[in-house]
Amino acid sequence: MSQVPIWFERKFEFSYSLDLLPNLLARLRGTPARLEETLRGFSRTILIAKPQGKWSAQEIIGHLVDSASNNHGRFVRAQLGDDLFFPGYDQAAWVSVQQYSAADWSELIALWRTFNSHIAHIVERIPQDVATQPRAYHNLDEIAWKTVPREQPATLEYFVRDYVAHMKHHLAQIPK
Ligand code: NI
Repeated sequence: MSQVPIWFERKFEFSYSLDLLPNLLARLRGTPARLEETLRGFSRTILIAKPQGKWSAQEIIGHLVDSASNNHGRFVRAQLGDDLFFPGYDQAAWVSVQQYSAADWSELIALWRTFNSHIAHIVERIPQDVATQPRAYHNLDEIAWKTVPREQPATLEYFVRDYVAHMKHHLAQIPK
């Protein structure tokens, strides 16, 4: 059974306002910039180490690039239709196929940071009524990080918050 995050329980209680999203937007903009500085000094050995066979730091950032590229399209398409029904992607297979550990680290984190700057640019321009519009037709029971049952309506605002929470979750996995 899915975990229900706090903002899901509250999602119909607060009225949407960009004023309520400064932390989220700051996280989208600020976290990558700060982390980029921290990680630039890491040795290659640490960046590609796979603790207990799990993703390396480079693969985690690569996975976050995949998340950004998939959700970029979703956040745009959601504003052009009434549903939140999108193709998923096989996350482990995407990381494996792209061989992120062989990627240039500077380019990879620059890509991740810039991609999230653009997503922040998109998010702060989502009209209020579009962000909070209940969407009856969605597959957030499959593609969200913290899922929403198919029979309950979902909002784009929720989906954006879920994207950022997912990013935060993976950043915490990177040894610092
Ligand atoms: Ni993930």
